Amino acid sequence: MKSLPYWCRGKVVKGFGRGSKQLGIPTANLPESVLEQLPADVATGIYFGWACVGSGDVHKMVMSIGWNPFYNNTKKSMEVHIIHSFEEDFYGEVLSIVILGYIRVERGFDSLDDLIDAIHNDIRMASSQLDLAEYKAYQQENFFRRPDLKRPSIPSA
Ligand code: ADP
Ligand code: RBF
Ligand code: MG
Repeated sequence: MKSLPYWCRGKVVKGFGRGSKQLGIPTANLPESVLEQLPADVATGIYFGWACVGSGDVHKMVMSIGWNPFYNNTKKSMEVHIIHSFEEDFYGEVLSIVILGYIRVERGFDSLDDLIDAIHNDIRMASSQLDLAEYKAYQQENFFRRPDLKRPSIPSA
């Protein structure tokens, strides 16, 4: 995929409200405007990369781009599960991400438990990939340090 790494950001919107959170896998949904900008060669499927809420820390993430066949959705979505425990929800905040690699195609499952197992596998896969120097480097990128968001100033080296 020639468009990877792909950088984007958008305000977190309400998703389908299926209670992914109750399953322990909340997904922050990106708005339509971000979805529309995606280059054509970024296929639907499951990806890994880095994500940051507002001007907070940069965390590992897994995401799904697509139609959620398990739920027979008719609407395409981009949903990011950040591999970190947050104290509070962050609807309306700016989520910045870099998509680095493809994990697998989206698919249907016989049960919700099978979907959850697959996502846990994705999380393990993403986590080990992102520890590789090749991918870890992106965590430090300036893209995640927006000058227009308030943050503690970092003394210049
Ligand atoms: P929705 O259907 O509205 O997307 P979810 O059950 O998927 O609802 O929950 C998503 C929301 O949970 C996010 O918009 C965010 O505010 C919050 N959230 C808390 N922790 C995380 C996390 N680790 N990754 C993604 N979203 C999280
Ligand atoms: N939905 C599917 O229908 N099929 C999938 O293969 C699938 N894989 C996912 C992988 C990841 C890493 C994430 C974050 C979501 C995935 N989803 C998939 C979307 C899932 O249906 C959605 O987040 C639900 O709302 C979870 O309960
Ligand atoms: Mg969601």
